[in-house]
Amino acid sequence: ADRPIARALISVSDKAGIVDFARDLAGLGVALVSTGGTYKTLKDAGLAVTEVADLTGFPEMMDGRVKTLHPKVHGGLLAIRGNAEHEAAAKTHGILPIDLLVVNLYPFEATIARGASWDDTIENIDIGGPAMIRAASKNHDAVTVVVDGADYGRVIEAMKAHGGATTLDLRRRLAAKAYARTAAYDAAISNWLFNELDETATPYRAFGGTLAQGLRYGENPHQWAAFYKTPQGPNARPGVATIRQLQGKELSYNNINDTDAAYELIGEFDPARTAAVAIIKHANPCGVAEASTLLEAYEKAFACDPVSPFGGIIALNRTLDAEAARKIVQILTEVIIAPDATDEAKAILATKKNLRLLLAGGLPDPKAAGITVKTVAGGLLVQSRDNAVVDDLQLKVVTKRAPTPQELTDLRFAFRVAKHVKSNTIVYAKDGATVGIGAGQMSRVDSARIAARKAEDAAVAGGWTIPLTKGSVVASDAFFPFADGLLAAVEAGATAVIQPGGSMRDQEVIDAADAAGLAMVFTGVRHFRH
Ligand code: 93A
Repeated sequence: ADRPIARALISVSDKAGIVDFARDLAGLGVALVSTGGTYKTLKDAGLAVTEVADLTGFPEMMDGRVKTLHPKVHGGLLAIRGNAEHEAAAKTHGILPIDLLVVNLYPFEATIARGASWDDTIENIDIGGPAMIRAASKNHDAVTVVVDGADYGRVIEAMKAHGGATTLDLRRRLAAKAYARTAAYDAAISNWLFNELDETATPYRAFGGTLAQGLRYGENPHQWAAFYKTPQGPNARPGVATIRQLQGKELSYNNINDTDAAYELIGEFDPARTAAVAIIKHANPCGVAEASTLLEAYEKAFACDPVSPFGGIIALNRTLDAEAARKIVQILTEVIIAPDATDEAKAILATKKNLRLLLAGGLPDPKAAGITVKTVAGGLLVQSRDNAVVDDLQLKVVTKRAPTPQELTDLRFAFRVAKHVKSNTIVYAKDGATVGIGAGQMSRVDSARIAARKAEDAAVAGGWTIPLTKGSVVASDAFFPFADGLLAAVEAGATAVIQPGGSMRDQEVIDAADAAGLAMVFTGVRHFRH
């Protein structure tokens, strides 16, 4: 049966709400025991409280590293109530039952977030707290464990409704939450260490996250979804500290997924060198361009495919200005993400109530190490982030003709974009803008043809006599296994090619390029993306 809570051990780093909670507990007849700092807080608030050192008969020592690690604490948490042997042992050793444990841990995550020193970070690894949480949670049959201030009210309500006891159902829920907390805590510690060591692949990489936001639904309305934050965790995106949403409805699962793709892509464009805009649909770009202004870049990106951007996601690599904002609001856009926005741009966007404006305060660093995770049957697929950047690659000219400087600039641009398009990827580009994107096809030839056909559609929409693929360059995310994909690009009007190379039939592909007068470079690096 559920016994009334007689004794609570309270040990919290974050003291918010603790005085009120403890007062409510005291009001319900609960005896309070606390560690040094918490003891002082409660005492100062006029509550009757015992110091844990008085309970254990041991002083807190070694800078507080050892304060609750004592059989009188752990025996009190772990003893099985009603078990004759356990109760006899408790009696022999003067161990009093602890029925409620209230702990929040040393703020390890906040410590690394503020860039603390190594020693400071180490000191903020809580040992006694997780040990108690895990002990209390194991014994949830009798013990209530609270690790989150948001649960204080819930516990008091339950006690009031059940004669000072909690229900088994609540204790089980709280135990599940408590183990999730210690798991996430240890994951944060482990990830911090691995990151410091620059080690990404290990047999025991931990994946912890804390719920940042419940989402209305997942990719489809019949799927539930939530967004979990991983502080310094597997998906930390160096360079983007905190993303603020300024206006608009709550982000959906697809919004977050697409926005992430958009922002990762736009992070490839150094704002000191160029202004760049990417328009994303279904996690693929339908137009990307760079120019001297964001407005010009947006117009060039839009021209690549004037149909798909409706309801899209727009990422910009510089502070969003009024000129670009005025143009962007002319069609329906779901999300805009940028490092920042001018007040004038914000005012223009404010007229569109549903439009979400996200200000990231920075750009993701495309060269940063990291890992990506994907669920598969029976586990997780983990890999290091694709942080290869075309600027760092040795481009090898393999054709008789070398690319012109203009072609080379566009080839680099196209390959930079191709990295962020789902495979098989073909990207045509010209003058710093995509002019045809083929994404996610099972055959590379199909991607080449689809991209060319989209360019023809764009030409019709734009009222141009010839599609912009004529005289463009083309990037392929992986090698051409046969000459047919390359020939499709030749047919579309490409004059230069960038691709990883490495096919058994490279020579056949090079010969076809030479025969068509194309310039082709190999990167030696592949950019599959699935
Ligand atoms: O340094 S510890 O790992 N050693 C312990 O024995 C211990 N017991 C509780 N940290 C320990 N705690 C933590 O102290 C709790 O998890 C809580 O975060 C904090 C509360 O300390 P105070 O009450 O002195 O502010």
